Parts: sequence; C-alpha cells; structure tokens
Amino acid sequence: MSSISPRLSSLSLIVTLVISTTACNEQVNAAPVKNEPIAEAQQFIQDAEANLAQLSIEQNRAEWIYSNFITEDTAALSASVAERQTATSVRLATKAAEFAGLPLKKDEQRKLNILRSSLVLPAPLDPVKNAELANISAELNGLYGKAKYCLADGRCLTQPELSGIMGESRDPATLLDVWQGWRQIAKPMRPLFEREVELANEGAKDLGYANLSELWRSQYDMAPDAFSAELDRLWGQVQPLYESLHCYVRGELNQKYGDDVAPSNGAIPAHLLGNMWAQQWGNVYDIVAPEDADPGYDVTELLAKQGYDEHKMVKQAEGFFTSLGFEPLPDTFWSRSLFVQPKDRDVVCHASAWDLDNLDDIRIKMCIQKTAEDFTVIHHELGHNFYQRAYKNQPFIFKNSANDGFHEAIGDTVALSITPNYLKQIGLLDEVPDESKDIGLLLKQALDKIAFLPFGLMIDQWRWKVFSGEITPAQYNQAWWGLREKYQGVKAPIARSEVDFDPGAKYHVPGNVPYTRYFLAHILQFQFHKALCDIAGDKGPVHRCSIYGNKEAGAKLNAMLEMGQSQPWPEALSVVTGSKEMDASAVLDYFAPLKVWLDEQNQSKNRQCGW
Ligand code: X8Z
Ligand code: ZN
Repeated sequence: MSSISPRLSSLSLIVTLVISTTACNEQVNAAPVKNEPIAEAQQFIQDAEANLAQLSIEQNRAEWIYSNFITEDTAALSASVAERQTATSVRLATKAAEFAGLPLKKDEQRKLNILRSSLVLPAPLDPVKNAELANISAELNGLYGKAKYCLADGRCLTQPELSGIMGESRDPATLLDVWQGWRQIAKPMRPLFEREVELANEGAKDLGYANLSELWRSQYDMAPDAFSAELDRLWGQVQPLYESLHCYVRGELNQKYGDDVAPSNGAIPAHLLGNMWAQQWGNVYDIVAPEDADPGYDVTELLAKQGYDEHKMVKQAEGFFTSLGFEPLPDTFWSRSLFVQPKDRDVVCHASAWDLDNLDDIRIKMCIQKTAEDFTVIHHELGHNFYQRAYKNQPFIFKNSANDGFHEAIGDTVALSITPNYLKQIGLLDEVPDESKDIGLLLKQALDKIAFLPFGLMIDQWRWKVFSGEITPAQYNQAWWGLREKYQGVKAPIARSEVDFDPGAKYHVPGNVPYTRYFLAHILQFQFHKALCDIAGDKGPVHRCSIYGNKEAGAKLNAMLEMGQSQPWPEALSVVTGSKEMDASAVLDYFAPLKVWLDEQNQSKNRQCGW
C-alpha cells in the first residue's frame, strides 16, 4: 500500500558493489581513490531506487488482486512476489548500512537511512526462511479477510457486518455473542503469528537491530528509545482528559445497563462501547448524550434522508479536497476502486488506500457502510490518496509521508472540518445548532478521538514487548488484557485464556501494520487543524472551524504533502504549524470546554474516577 513496502525484492538486477569504507574513513588516499566509495554509493542509490520503483508496482498489483479475490492461488502468487521483494529489500538494506559514514550529500544519506530502516517485516537472509515468512504473512492476511462468524439464526457475517451490530445493538447478550464470536476467528492465527515474530526478529537481527521492536521504533528520525519517551510524554499530556471521559462514560453506561452488566467502578466491559475493539466510542453517543446540549442530528440519518449511496459519499469527500485546491481524482480511481462488499467472493474489507504505480493510479478499497462513521473513514482514505499524489514527483525513496503518523493524519484533519456549518453548506443539514449545543458536538467527537488515544498506544506497546521477548508466547493474551486495562481501563466481558488470541482479532496484527502511527495521527491532526484554521483566518473556537473552500489553507497543506519523506518530519511539521514538536496542547485546547463540563458532571454525581 505504501511506497516502500514491507517486502521489497528483486526480479532482476542486483547491483553488487564492493566498497572499502576504511579507505574513505582514513582519508589518506589521493582524491580519485577517496571518491570511489562515494561514487559507488551514489550509483547504488540510483540503482536501488530504480529497482525498487519497478518492483513495487509488481507487488502492489499482486497484493491488490489478492485482497480483492482471496483464494489459494492469489495467496500463492502474492506470497511469491513478496518473497522475491523481501530478498531484495533485505539485500539493499544490508548494503545501505555498509555505506554509512561516507561524506555523502544530505539527501543521499537520508536515502541510505530509509533503505536501511524502512522494512516492517524483514526476512532472514536464509531463502527457505524468507519463503516461509512470506507464506505465513499471506496466510494471516487471508485468515482475517475470509473470517466470518455465524450467529444462532444461521447468518454468517463478515467483520463490517458484525461491527454494524456492535455499533447499533443495545442488548448485552447480543453484544457479548458478537464480541466473543469475532474472537473465535483469531485462535488459529496464534502459531502463525508466533512463528512470524520469530522469523522477522531474526531478519531484524541480520540487519543489525536488536529485534523488530528496535527496527520499528527506528523510523522516526530519532533514536528508538527517545521515540518511546516521546510517546510517554504525549500520552501524559492527554491522559487526564481520557480519564475524565472514561469516568463519565462508565457512569452513564452504569445508568443504562445497571451494576451487573456495567459496574460503576473498575474497568469497563469491552463489549458495551459500540465498537468491536472498544477503540472508538462514538456509536454509544445516544447513551451518554447530554440532556440539554444534544445538537439533535445524526449524520447517518442525514445521509439516508438525502439518498446518499457509497459512490456519492466518496464524491462528497473528494469535493472537500478539491475545495482546498487539490485536483480531482483521476477517472481510473472511480473505475478501479472497490466501494461495496462483493456478495460472491472473499475480500479484505478493512479500508485501505493504494498507489499502484507511484504516480496516478490511486485507489481505495473499502466495504462502505452508509454511516457517519464510514463517511469519516472515506475522508481518512482519500487523505492517503491525495498525499500519495502530492509527493509523486519526489524520488522513489522519498515517496512516503514525513513519518507514518502524518499519512494517517491528513484525511482525519480534513474530517475535523465536517462541522454543522459545513454540513449545511453541502445541503445535508437544514439548520445549524446554536452554541449551547457545542458540548454535545464535542462529546461526540471525544468519544471517537479521545477514547482512541490509549488504544492507539497500547497495540504496539504489546507488540514491541512481544518482539523484544518481554512478553512470551505463553503470555500473549494475558499481557494483551493487562495493557488493555492499564491504558484504556477496559476489560474482557468474559474469561479469556491462552487458548484465545485476542490481538489477532484486530486487522493490524495479522496484517502486520504498525499501529503507533494512529496514536501520532490523533495528536497531529489537531495540530494541523488548529494551524490551518489560523491560516484560514478563522477567529472562532477551533472546534467550530471548517477549512472547507479555503485555498490558502489548502496550499499550505499541499506544500507539506509535496515534500513526502524528503526531510526529517519536524521540518514537514513546521511547514504547516510553524513548530518542530509534536504537541498535544492542540487536542487539549479543542476539548477544553468539554473537559470542564465532564469534570463538573463527574463531581456532581460523586463519581469515583479511575480504575
Ligand atoms: O486502519 C485504519 C484505516 C486504514 S489506514 C481505516 N484506521 C485504524 C483502525 O481502523 O483501527 C483508522 C483509525 C485507526
Ligand atoms: Zn489510514
């Protein structure tokens, strides 16, 4: 999906370079000899870039076909391309490390660094193990994509269909059935995941990293441990706001369901929060809505009332980007994307955005539900596509976002501008609620954005410990729930054991997609939104600002997107925000009135917060 794929490998030309770094470091030779390693490194970069650009297209096509038609044959073809591509990318990463320390141009050094550290599923050098890893990875993806759970009434449902029930049902027994049913599908993944970790750790070691955790954390223009500390700092900024929200929601759930189902203290049972993974809670807004500040509209209903189908939802989202000055999506986007879940075959329904040719063949693949939630997800996906197209003129290695959090933040930033005013402008809403309803709007937003933060953090806290060996296979599930409780204050509604493999029920675990990117995106999008609203000259509270139609804000955003990964991320961040630091103050400012209100509510009801 992204340009530098987890598994790049070679079909043809592997440039074998023999270099002598000592000659260069000692700096004693005459100029022509001294320059030789530099020229070799430059040639290596040029060849690697051409090679990878070509290979990525083949890989994208194989993966696209596999995820759109999951069969044994497409799995085998996709695994075989992955195998060849991983072999090349590992070879290039190894070689890139050998050029470290040469006095190269900044751009060249950056490219070597990216080549060395951008794998997310490195295979061991041993070709047999590489093939095994490619097969495991394809199998895990297929297991998730094909998974269905059959209800007692005989209906066998896919993940988006089951998620629909988790969002809508208010019957604890139904919710519990679907919650535990979806987790059945993950049990067979456990041995495959365990072996995947073993092999990828070996691959990371071959590349000179202590383990896969260190490699994943090395992709942020800073030392891996400094990055971990940065996450702790950001989490510390938003934790009090999360705790206020948790306390309020737990209290309201207790009122709705009673002590037996939803206790008034301790962790919240994970099946009651309107989402399969309790990661975003917007679907229980009706249960927790403030009595006197409810804005009184529901985007899902508005979409239905206005006859929006899947295509129109995507068109409307495209319209936001073009209003900022971005070119419309190409015709091929409309003819090649997947919007509707096919009835006759297995597909990976989890929403994704693709850039098939690293130029203009951009697409999304998504089983769209006609809901407010998916209207936002469509903006999220298009954010990826507009980013990809903005950096298409960069050299191949820089065709990526500043860091992976940036890629995840762009569409969400735009979606923060889906305000009541905007909905009125596009004809979805008749009347804009007055300011007295802001608490309702902010609460709805917080249920998605603030509730997500600890979830966005804990997935990789778990995985990094798995990769480093701190969590052993015998502790996978128990450690998972330990972290769920620690960060989110959420618990399993029924007993779990090591027969279960609950992490596997979340797409990004079998899909091997790093998850910290979403935590970062949930901080960054508020920084971007605030800065773009300033540029747009908006003088009101930031939660009511929409940058819709503002070409100046669009131009600034585009200036950052065009840079791709060519500069360290603080440089890109400063283009839009003027700051080189990730900072959650913008989150706190946005929700400041809600924080006051939540604390008042919790106090007036004498709630004991925390878990
Ligand atoms: O996976 C996604 C996107 C595709 S990159 C739909 N998201 C995370 C998730 O669904 O768990 C967006 C928010 C978090
Ligand atoms: Zn995304």
